[in-house]
Amino acid sequence: MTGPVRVDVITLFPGIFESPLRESLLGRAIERGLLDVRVRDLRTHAHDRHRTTDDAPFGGGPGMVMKPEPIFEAVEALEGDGRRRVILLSPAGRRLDQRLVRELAEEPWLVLICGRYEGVDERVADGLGAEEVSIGDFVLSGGEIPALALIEAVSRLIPGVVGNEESLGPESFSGDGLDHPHYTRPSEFRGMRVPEVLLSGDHARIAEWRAAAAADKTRRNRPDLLDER
Ligand code: 9WO
Repeated sequence: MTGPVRVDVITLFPGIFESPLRESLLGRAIERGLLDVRVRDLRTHAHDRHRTTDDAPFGGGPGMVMKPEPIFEAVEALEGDGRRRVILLSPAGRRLDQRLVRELAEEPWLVLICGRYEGVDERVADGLGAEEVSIGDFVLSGGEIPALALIEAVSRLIPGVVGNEESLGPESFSGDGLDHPHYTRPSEFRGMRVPEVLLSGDHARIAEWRAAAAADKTRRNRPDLLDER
């Protein structure tokens, strides 16, 4: 890959992105030029007197629907060329998992559309070729938080973003179930002791214990991860 991964975000609430993109790992990745996130205010592409971005649903019903024109215009106004993947954050989409994150981290350019109100006119998915992506089966007030989750997950896979001391995480969600439990000092806290084997210095036994504890926890908390394969 040459140059940073580019992400354009289209949103009615650009302010939501400010501190998450400034702080910590994401802030550093952007500062170091590994990641290029451009947050676009959808409102600038609404041209009527009230800068309207929503309207009542055809067919009736409660709430408002995001109009297609400002979203199409915002996507078409993006300067640059090359392969880009347009993604609409929606609970009706393909579930984001580490496999999709890896896929997206290979892309040079992502365009994330954040919906608000009750939903987004279906022609955004149809006409812009936007893929719907969900971060889980729950309803939020908009796609902004899911967009940030996606950006953070993808950025961790960009070479150089995650340092050595902050490891990429062992097999956690790389398809092998959950990570093993972690402990640090003190070795006894409020009567709870760290498993003796971890204090033993016997690295073979430690590795064995961790593998068993991870499998155990996966079976108890996320049996679905084991069924999947
Ligand atoms: C909401 C919805 C509910 C059932 C079936 C399809 C649906 N699509 C949407 C939708 O596009 N919602 C927009 C964004 C407008 C309302 C608030 N939005 C939203 C996105 N709520 N929750 C999400 C979301 C996105 C990704 N992963 C989890 C939740």
